[in-house]
Amino acid sequence: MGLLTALDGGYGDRADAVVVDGTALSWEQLLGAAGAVAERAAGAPGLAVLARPTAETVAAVVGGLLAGVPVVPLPPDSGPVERAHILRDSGATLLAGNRLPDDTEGLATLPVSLTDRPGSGWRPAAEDGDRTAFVLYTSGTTGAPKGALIPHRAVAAGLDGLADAWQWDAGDTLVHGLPLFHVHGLVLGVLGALRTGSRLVHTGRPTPAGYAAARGSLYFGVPTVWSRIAADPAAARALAAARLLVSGSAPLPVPVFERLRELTGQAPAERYGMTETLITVATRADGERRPGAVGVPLPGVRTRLVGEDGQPVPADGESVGELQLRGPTLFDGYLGRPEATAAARTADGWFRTGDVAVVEPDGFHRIVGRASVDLIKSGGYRIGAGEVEAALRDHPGVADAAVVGAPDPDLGQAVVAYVVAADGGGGVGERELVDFVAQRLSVHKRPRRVVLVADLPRNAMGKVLKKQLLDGGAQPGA
Ligand code: MCA
Ligand code: AMP
Repeated sequence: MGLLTALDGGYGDRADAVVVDGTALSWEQLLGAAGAVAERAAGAPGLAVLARPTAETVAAVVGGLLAGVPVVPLPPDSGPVERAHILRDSGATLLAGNRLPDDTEGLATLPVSLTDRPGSGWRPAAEDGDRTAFVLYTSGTTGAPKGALIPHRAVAAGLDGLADAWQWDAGDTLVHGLPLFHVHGLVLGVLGALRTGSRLVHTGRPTPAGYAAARGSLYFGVPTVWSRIAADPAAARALAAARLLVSGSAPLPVPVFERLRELTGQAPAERYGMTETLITVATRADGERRPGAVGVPLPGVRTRLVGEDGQPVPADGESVGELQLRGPTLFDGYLGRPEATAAARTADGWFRTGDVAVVEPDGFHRIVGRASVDLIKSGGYRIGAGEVEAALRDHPGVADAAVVGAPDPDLGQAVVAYVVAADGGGGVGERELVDFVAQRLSVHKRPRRVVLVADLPRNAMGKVLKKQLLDGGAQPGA
């Protein structure tokens, strides 16, 4: 099939072409297992995949793509509230893998076995770039996550752009241990290898020891992973033979960049993207690696900066503006949410990233912040403050809650919840609230800290003053 070139046989094969947490598959085996999924998934409106870091997950995702069925990755640590939302909203009728523990009415299970093969008459669906490859659920500032519709053509354009920027090809071994339900770990980290013909080693978890043992040429990580590697000199030194260390999903702190350069002998390459746009700006393998900068637009991508007054902002290395984009890697909109889809673009058709950036005169981009305090990046995960606040308010001991991203040396930002206890709910404990969120939403969305306060600071319009909370301006609770 055209999107995943390695499965067409054009790069030969090897017994360990794809290794996920110790399970090795050749491309031929992967095509067989995925073909068996595709044969049974054909025609379904959506294939949900409980995206544990396993070879079965890779086979299920590839199966969905081969069938031309939208793949809906489910975070494996998601609780019933988040899972039910994703399943209902996406309209998926099939779940690859085992039945979920909770009530999943209307969802048939499609078992995945690495030794299954499709019937001899099976063929992949005809290629169609406009077809939805993925519905990726991603948080906004308020409400439940929205399903971003990612077409096949965007995946192909995004991966080809990165292959060009990173001279990424069949001679590479890609190593990472990122989750398989987001763009970084799944689209770049799995499909990128299958499109370029590079070997893939997924380490199960993104631990320094796992990265060091894998001996790859190309490594992907979020800044939290790189900062843990930088704090483990033996693991970092083991990466010295690699060709390219890539960081993305959140800002890479300059001290981590410098420490990695010291320990590995090479500076990491940073790149920038979003679920809705895939990767749009990247440091090139043959270009300068500039600390604090994410590189230059990928082929076909155009960027501009726009001020709060709607006027263009010059690329002078100093002026800040909202980063807006056009190009072939953009999504097709949010499933079933025409208003949110329309709001994501300007009247003249540019995608509004919500990120605030500076562009140097030589075209290097720096991301300097986000327009909204309500989108938090913690460990590279995008977490909407509103979704966590709503979950907390569902707890009977909580009268009100405000969630912020507090600076954190390991996670970049840590989710911190300021909670006003309900009358008589004075006994509500931090542990209980953390677990309540972890079990309803996803474990990674749980507050790392809960602060009980008597009141939330608000402005005259009743809006919570989150900057004041971050500065420590809330009254302690009774
Ligand atoms: C802890 N655990 C709990 C609880 N607390 N379980 C239940 N209830 C609780 N209250 C368990 C977890 O289940 C897990 O268990 C273990 O504790 C560790 O979890 P955690 O503390 O969350 O791990 P961490 O060390 O904080 O994780 C750091 C991480 C992770 C590994 C860097 O944040 C990560 O994988 N980040 C990657 C995010 C990413 O890929 N983003 C890309 C988005 P157990 O051990 O049993 O599992 S795509 C994107 O941004 C764009 C496109 C881009 O530019 O790339
Ligand atoms: P997500 O939708 O989870 O992919 O999150 C996208 C957001 O991650 C972007 O809007 C940025 O705020 C942030 N992001 C991704 N890569 C970088 C980077 N290299 N530097 C700074 N922020 C980044």
